[in-house]
Amino acid sequence: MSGKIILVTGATSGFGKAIAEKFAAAGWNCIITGRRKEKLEELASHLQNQYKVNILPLTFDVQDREATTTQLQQLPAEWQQVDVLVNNAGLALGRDTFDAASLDDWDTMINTNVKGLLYVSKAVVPYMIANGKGHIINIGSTAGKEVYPNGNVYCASKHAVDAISKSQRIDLLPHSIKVTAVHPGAAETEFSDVRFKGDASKAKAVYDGYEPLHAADVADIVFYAANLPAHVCINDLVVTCTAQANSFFTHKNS
Ligand code: NDP
Ligand code: 8X3
Repeated sequence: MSGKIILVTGATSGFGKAIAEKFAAAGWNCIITGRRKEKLEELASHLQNQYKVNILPLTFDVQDREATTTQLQQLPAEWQQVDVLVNNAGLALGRDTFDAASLDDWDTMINTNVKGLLYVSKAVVPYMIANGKGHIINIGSTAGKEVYPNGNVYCASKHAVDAISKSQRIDLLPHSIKVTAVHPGAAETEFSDVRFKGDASKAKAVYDGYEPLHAADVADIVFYAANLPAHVCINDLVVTCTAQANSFFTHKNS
């Protein structure tokens, strides 16, 4: 199979979908993953037809250690030369004070954002070691740089992504594996619909009065980071929309 290979988790919507589109448009072959099989297959046929690249859709829940490990350890031989892994699958659930928040929500965020990222990385890194090179791009968040009120465990999970990125960068140095952490601020995707469990008005209110990041903005940045010369690695990158300074200050039109 000619061309480079990218594996993007959480490609059924938001950043992951935009990243798959951006790379496919540039001729990359894409392994795309997510839980929603129908959306994944829809995206796979769109990318194949539109850009004439090879697409391998894999349906699994990153919280499921066995399913994740089995599917990724058994990649067809022609897909094993993974050049770039984007650990993007993730979510926030709820925005409650520590005392009011749900243990089930906490479990899901930790199991997805932290353990899922670890399971995927652990299965893909051996291919990169065998290939003598690779690039892991972890999608963190401004929530991984600052803790905001009612963000408790989501913020903790993204601080963990920050720490895991730093440790991967150190431990994988001998294998010429680059590690980049990209930390976006507020971006309008399905993120807030998921966080507020389908409450569309609460979700929409997050983006009222300013222009947030779009998924394509983050895809452009990931594409830039992935296409730098072999000797150059962006380690850590925080990106917000112009209206947002950090987790606490967003300038909104009233
Ligand atoms: P979306 O909700 O639009 O996309 C999330 C993606 O993650 C979906 O494709 C979803 O696929 C996948 N996913 C979620 N849980 C699982 C799971 N258990 N197993 C497999 N896949 C899963 O949100 P975004 O695109 O905004 O989010 C992408 C990443 O960016 C997340 O890690 C998020 O924390 C982070 N982020 C988002 C920001 C924002 O403001 N939007 C800002 C900073 C970071 P499916 O449901 O099909 O499984
Ligand atoms: C998503 C951005 O501000 O909701 O990671 O934490 S925020």
